[in-house]
Amino acid sequence: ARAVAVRAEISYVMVKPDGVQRGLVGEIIGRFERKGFKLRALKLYQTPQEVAEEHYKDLSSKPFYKDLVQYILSGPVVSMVWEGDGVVASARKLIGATNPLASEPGTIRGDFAIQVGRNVIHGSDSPDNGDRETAAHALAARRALTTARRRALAC
Ligand code: RTP
Repeated sequence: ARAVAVRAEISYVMVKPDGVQRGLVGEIIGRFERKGFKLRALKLYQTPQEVAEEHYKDLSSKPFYKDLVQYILSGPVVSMVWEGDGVVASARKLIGATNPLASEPGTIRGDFAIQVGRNVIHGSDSPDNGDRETAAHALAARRALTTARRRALAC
């Protein structure tokens, strides 16, 4: 029988600026690793404004949209691509409900957050969005090493 190429499922997961600033990156990566998913890519960078606006464009009519974009721009994020069967739905379970006060203990938001506007982490809500978000952030991630080097050379 001929082998059939099966498309791998990926989730785009982002530790938001509060998670990076609070030193939660290692804890978060550990949870995904222990669950058994495969880390395919990882990068720390400052999100460009247009990428943040594009990422949350479905929420652009919401009253909290401006604050949300500002929050994402408030410091570096850690972008990751995790792969595995069912990773999108499973990542959402590991992450917990949008509002951290409604997230179960044992989830990332349930254990580490209180405010919806500072909820530590993002995870794609569908495999198609996993692909779309990874593409949208890829360019910014690629630029990060160059930016770090320029900064180092400038001082
Ligand atoms: P995310 O996209 O960040 O993984 O979050 P989510 O699917 O759990 O929630 P979504 O409804 O897509 O909202 C995206 C992010 O917007 C912020 N938010 N603030 N102030 C508010 O009432 C409010 N509601 C949502 C949160 O940071 C949420 O993660």
